[in-house]
Amino acid sequence: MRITLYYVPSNASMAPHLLLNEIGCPFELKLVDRENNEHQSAEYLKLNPSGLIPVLVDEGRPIHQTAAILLHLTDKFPSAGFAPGVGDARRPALYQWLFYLSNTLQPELITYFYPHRLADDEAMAERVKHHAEQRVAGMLDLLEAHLAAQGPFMLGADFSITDLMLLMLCRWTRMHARPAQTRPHLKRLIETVAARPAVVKTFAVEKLPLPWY
Ligand SMILES: N[C@@H](CCC(=O)N[C@@H](CS)C(=O)NCC(=O)O)C(=O)O
Repeated sequence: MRITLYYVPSNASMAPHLLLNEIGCPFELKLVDRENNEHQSAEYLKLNPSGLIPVLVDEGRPIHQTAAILLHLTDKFPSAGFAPGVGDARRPALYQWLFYLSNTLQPELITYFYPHRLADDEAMAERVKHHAEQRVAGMLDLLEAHLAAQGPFMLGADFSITDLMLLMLCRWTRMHARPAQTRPHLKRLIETVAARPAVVKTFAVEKLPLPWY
């Protein structure tokens, strides 16, 4: 079995990195030199034509998009138990929340981090960043209400890949006026997930401080 994750500490590669350590399968990590634009190199673009982090190469087959990588790994290692299987009554909720996180919360956070891409000058970039943060706050409130009603994890009693994805995205809010952990149910989820040995190991490998909250 040959699995390689191309990663940059703190980037979207963190969720697949967390999952690989949770599963405990052998895998190789390749650090992408973002500072020197390695993710825009011809070699990298062959693996991930979007030129973004991450990409996972499984037995020579590249797959990009963080949430797709998470789903692929749970399909490949179903007995690891990080996602309800096809046909399971909890499977629709898995899709719903994973897509919500990846196509709603994550892009808004990307806007927050790169506001200049949507602005003509610094002042406009500041406004874009401010609006993105406001929108993220509303999304975190929605997630908090969901956890209050149906937690403690995103799929209720069962820990899953949605919680790993959520942990990564919550960390990305650490500079916000109201970061994720200011909400009690999100705080409890973050604390619970951050204490898992695989998570502690991943943060150590990525050389990131824990706790950050
Ligand atoms: N939808 C993509 C988004 C990935 C993404 O935006 N990655 C960021 C790092 S967190 C990146 O590569 N940024 C480099 C750039 O935009 O040039 C995914 O989920 O894989």
